[in-house]
Amino acid sequence: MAPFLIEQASAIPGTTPEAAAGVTNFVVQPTPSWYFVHRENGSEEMKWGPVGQAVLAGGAEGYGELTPNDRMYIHNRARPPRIDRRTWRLKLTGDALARPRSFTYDELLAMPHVTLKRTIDCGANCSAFFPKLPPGGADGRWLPVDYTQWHFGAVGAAEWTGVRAKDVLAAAGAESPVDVKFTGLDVIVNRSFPGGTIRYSQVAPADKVLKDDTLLVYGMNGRDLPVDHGYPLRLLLSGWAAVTYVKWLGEIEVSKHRIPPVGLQTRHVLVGPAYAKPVALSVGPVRSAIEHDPEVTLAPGDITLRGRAWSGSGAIDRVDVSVEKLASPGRWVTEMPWRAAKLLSSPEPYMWVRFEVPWPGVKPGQYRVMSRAKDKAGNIQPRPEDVVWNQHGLGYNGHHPLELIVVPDKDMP
Ligand SMILES: Nc1nc2c(c(=O)[nH]1)N[C@H]1C(S)=C(S)[C@@H](COP(=O)(O)O)O[C@H]1N2
Ligand SMILES: [Mo]
Repeated sequence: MAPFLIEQASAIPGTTPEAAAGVTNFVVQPTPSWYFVHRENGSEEMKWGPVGQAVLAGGAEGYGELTPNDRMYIHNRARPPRIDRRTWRLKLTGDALARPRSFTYDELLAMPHVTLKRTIDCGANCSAFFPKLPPGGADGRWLPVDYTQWHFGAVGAAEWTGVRAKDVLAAAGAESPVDVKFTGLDVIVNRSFPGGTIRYSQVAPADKVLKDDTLLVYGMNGRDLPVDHGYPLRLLLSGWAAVTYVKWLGEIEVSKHRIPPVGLQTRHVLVGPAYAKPVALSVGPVRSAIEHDPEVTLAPGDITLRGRAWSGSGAIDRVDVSVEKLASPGRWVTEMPWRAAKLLSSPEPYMWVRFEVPWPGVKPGQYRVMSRAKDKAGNIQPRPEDVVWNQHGLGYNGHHPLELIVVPDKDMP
């Protein structure tokens, strides 16, 4: 057994997903409003303000490069199933397996384990910044952008521990697999599917699944995976949008053939007037955020703007920051032109990097701050007006402005 794991399963009553039936809250853990914005049932966004070392409470609320488990954003489509890991099994099925079998939790724990630092970023993060309808106007075919209206905070980073998916597939005798389908044990109500409920699943090509950094994760920051984050086991596909990281894994189907996507995966596609055909969402875009809560005021003087940048294509290359000031109602003028931010550590692949930029001598006023990251693959955050609209609000990564208000101390309560 990995040495750091603490016992928690025995405290969880019930053994089946059905034990969750009738429970209305899709999130199990406390999500205090000073750390989270409640967007809808099961959607708890991380507030960026408290992340900043300098902004709130003299830095007491800030955290380092890893998001503490109790402050990670949560995106659950249903109540997490209550799982007893003594009776839980991971089933390996499919025609590419010479030895289909099940794994117990302890069998997985006994296999060689790997720990990786990875950003986890919802594919629909920033979706609130899309125009509701295509910029060219509605032509009757498109509905307002749906799903959770996330701002910048459906993201975090952790140290994930688990087994390599390829080791688990090999232990079941995988031979020339083509597609692999991961299915969770949560039961999601969705009346547009037959029967009114679906399971959460994700199909991924075998070449991605067999990579060394595709993990079946049981540990998060040195602790058992919390219930809301997929206990006892979840998928991690390095660099891919977190919408693909199936939680509460119950079954893995390994096929010699292409497996058509089912359930919600059929909706996790880019569709819209600019797309000739649906494009599946996989690799996460390059994004960045400023560690500030727009509800909180700042004092005038020398301000250090801090933030984080990350990309599903690898490591970050550079980040630039600019500031505009509200000159008169509706008119924003450049206050600080794009300026290179200092990266606070050497950027690692698929891991966010912290950055900061000095903003000296700030006078009272209404401002907006923009951060623009570029990754080593050359992807850069586009201007907000250049982001390609899609129906489901996926992949928004424009350098959307964050509004910030500076007031003199004498005006503070
Ligand atoms: N089984 C299951 N897996 C799931 C989901 C879910 O609802 N059910 N939500 C997905 C989405 S959309 C995201 S963004 C991530 C969120 O992971 P987190 O709650 O650990 O941050 O889990 C993904 N995996
Ligand atoms: Mo998500």
